[in-house]
Amino acid sequence: KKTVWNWVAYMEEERMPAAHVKLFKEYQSFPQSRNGFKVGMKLEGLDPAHPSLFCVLTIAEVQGYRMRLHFDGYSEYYDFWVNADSPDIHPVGWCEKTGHKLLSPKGYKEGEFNWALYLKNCKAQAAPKNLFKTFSTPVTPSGFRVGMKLEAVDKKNPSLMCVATITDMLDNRLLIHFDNWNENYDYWCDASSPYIRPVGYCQETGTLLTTPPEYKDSKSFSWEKYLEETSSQAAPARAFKLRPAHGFQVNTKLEAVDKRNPMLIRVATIAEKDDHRIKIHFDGWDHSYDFWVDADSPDLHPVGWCAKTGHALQLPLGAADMMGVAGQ
Ligand code: MLY
Repeated sequence: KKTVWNWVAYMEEERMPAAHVKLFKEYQSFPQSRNGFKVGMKLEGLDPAHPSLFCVLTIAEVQGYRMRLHFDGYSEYYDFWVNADSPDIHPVGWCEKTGHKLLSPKGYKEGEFNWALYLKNCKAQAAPKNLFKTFSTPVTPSGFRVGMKLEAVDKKNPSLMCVATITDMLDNRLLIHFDNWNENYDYWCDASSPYIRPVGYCQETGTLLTTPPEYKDSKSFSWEKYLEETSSQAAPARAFKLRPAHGFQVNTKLEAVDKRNPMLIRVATIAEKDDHRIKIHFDGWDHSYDFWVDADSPDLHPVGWCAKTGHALQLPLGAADMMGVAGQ
């Protein structure tokens, strides 16, 4: 028995409109092409838990325009989901070409790993290059350079503005690292991110700046001295292009990945908003499951995205009894 979800009837019943398609970024909206990746193909990609690390990955599952990626040699526990146009995945050989370190599959010593041999031994196929999203390199330089310092929000401790460094750059994106902390707090963002600010922002705005751990007394911290001590430069203020607030409205509907079980996409409502984030509520679920997400997250999609891309959509609890679902 097949059930058909009727978004239009449901939104009428709920008296709430869809979040307008034009509010979504291109990569959140309806894709132009099909997902050509197939189970078993191998590739290189970022470890979402350690975004400074590129790893050997295998496609473990494909669903619509999304896929589950597995770290070769590691437990399935670490598997994660990405969209087919994710900027975080690259064809075999990309690390070598771009001078990035590739973490070998478990069991291979560093420097011992060779893709050609590995693919042969595994009898596996490298994911064809044409399946990956390509980015045109910017014509105008951004002003940011690897090694430059700035002030950045620690996204794992979002109340902290901290001393940080750009440690990598890729197609308009910056890798933010927190000085003298390990890489677990690193993240990628672009020049328009609300999470990064030029040196001096905290002082100007009377915000507390979290200084590197060796500065026990943060009052003894001076950017001028610190830049000199670390022989580094501040990222120029003109390079920061803070994006305007998003246009999403409260009480509009969308489709959102369930962060507790990222294989699932659910019927959702925007419950709250601030300038750069929205609070996701899953229809039919208790509000205690609501959570905040960046408005530009690749895990948010317009109404109809799942149907269009061939992905399952988790319906509101009890939806089978509601109008909007017809048994066939
Ligand atoms: N309570 C946390 C805070 C870590 C903050 C790290 N940031 C500044 C990069 C801890 O000590 O682990």
